[in-house]
Amino acid sequence: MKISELKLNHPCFAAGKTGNTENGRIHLPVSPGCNIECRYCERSVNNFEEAPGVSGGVISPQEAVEALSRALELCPEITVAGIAGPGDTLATPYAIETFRLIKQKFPKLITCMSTNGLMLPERIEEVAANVDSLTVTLNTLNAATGAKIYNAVYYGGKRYTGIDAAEVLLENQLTGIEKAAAAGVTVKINTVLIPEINGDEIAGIAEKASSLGAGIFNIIPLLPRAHFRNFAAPGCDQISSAREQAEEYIKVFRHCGHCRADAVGKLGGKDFRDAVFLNLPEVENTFSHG
Ligand code: CLF
Ligand code: SF4
Repeated sequence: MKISELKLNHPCFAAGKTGNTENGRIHLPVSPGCNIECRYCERSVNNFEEAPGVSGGVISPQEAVEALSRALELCPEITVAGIAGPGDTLATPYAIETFRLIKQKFPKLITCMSTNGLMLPERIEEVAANVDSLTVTLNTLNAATGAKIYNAVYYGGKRYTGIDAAEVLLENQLTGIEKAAAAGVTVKINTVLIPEINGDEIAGIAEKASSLGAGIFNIIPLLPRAHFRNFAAPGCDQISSAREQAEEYIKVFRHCGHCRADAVGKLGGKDFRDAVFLNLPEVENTFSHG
């Protein structure tokens, strides 16, 4: 789907100061596992935290469709069915399976997927056929920086660490972004701003993302958690400056809500998740999406 269409009815693809407060989104928590280890990722299953990837549990694709029906009755402004965790959406088959069911039952909804990009090149055909808007979390273009952010990457049956892990991930992210954009999927780049680690790299990431065909950029301020719990979160000035640098190259989304993996409703508005996800089965803690 083209970004010109999305910016009218997708709350996370509207650039500029005002954003889009008319439309809502639902996150369907169908993706339990992850294939990389980000050092800022906190694995958490709970009902109280507002953070990416935190979820009250994990549901099946069929349960996700039922939850979506309930959500649309409670909040008809929902235009986007998203999957953002609590793990990575391409580490298991459930996200694509869920999007297939949604495309059959609710063909007018925008399907939105968020991924770390590791499996994107291999699964690009399934993604292009089932996903309208795609977010890839790209935190650096530099393998040495990546080695500080990622503890490990699991790919092709091997566990990679250090620079090797960062190189495998980066290569797949860049190839995946380019292929997705070329296939007509609108791509948003999420970059977690970790001032002490990638604070100087934002302009370069934005420039590269734009050259690969991404349409919009979102800077996510670090939530100091997990291995990075002692790192400083960026202040307002640092966030504004990073956005201004990125804006030289690409449109910037400014209204990110650090959503949970089971958020339901308009950004910043009432959350309907308790009425939508009934008796969420608790699972072993999973990685969170950033
Ligand atoms: Fe969800 Fe992400 Fe799709 Fe939006 S959220 S998968 S693009 S429908 Fe949006 Fe929430 Fe920020 Fe994500 S405000 S955390 S950017
Ligand atoms: Fe996986 Fe996302 Fe957590 Fe990173 S932030 S380890 S990609 S779930």
